[in-house]
Amino acid sequence: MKITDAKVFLGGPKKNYVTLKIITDEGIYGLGDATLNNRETLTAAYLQDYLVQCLIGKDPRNSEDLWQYFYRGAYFRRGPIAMAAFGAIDMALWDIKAKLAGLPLYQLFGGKSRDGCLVYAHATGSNLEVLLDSIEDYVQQGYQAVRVQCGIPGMPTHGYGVSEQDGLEKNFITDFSGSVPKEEIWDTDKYIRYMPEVFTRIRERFGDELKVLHDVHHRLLPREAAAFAKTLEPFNLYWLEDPTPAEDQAALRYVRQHSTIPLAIGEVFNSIYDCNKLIEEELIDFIRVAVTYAGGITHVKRIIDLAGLHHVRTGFHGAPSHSPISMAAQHHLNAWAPNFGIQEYLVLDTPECAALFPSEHKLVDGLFYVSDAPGLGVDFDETEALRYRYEQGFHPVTRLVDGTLWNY
Ligand code: CS2
Ligand code: MG
Repeated sequence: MKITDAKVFLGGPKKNYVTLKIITDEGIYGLGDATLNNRETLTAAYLQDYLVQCLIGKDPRNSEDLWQYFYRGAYFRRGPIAMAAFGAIDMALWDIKAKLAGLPLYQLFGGKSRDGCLVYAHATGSNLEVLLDSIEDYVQQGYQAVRVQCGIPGMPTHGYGVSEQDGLEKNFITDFSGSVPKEEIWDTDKYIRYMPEVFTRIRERFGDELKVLHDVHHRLLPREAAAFAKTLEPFNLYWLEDPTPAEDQAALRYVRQHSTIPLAIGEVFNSIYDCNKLIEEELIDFIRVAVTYAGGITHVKRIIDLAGLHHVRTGFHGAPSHSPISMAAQHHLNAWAPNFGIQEYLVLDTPECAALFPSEHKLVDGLFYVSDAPGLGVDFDETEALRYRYEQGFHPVTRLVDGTLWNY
């Protein structure tokens, strides 16, 4: 069996998805996702200009050797762009392998450990009342877990993950449009003072059963994060995400020593070497890598296994950054992983998205069920793809109130 061609597509409904299609001489094809927010043309170009030609003539069944070929073969290793490109190739090769076997992908990992996998949605409000309505909306839809982000009174801009609109916004997606980054102002003291009131009101209204998550988005110093985590302990959060920028893995020791709050880290990591210390020293509770830019299924499976040895559960990144292809790869891993925790998942079930990426996967009452179609269980309609163009965007840039540049 040989790879005969591979094509790269860029674009999608309100999103620059980077989709890879690997074609074989036996008529079977595999799909991969190399979307990297606001760097989409770069992963597409790396695939198109360097990697695709290396795939031609190779046996797609040797996904491990091909992973090593690209990873070890690259003198300049790692980085999100390279790992997203390798990730897309790897997903497509697993898709081919499972289609060849006539099995849904999770069967190749060891079958299912559960039927429905817990997901969480994003509730947001420019103020607390709107946030409470937003949570209510998800609870009514059957969600058991919700991430909550709230506007902070007196903070010049709304803060991470908070809608700029004053009313209820369903399936809020951060606006990354523009030809230069927007600037946001962050006030750590106001944030730390206000958030306990937010969680008090959430628990009063929704009780103890709802799983409540919160994302700090790398905004705190280790000491601030430790103090903040301690303050939040009575609210029994499911997790506190990215309290500090975790390229400093040692910083998490400080937070850990002072609080038992569950910590979730890793959405920006792109290899096991970014999180091995965090996992082996048991400094975190959830690992948040994504199959896209953490090198695909082959590499993420190694991270899951290492995490499993240290009581660290999975909580993969699943913001709308990812196309339904890599989300499907994650859902198959979730169905299998003995140390699965939760999956971030924002419903993208617009008719446009369903037409571009047809699939039978489904979400029922806050649980995700993978379909039993062979492979990843997601297809890609090339004719639909012709409707979309690349549109440039940027992540915002964050400054402290005195103008100091800070972590987005
Ligand atoms: C976020 C992301 O979902 C999350 O937890 O931290 O939405 C993140 O801001 C984006 O993926 C950045 O591209
Ligand atoms: Mg996050």
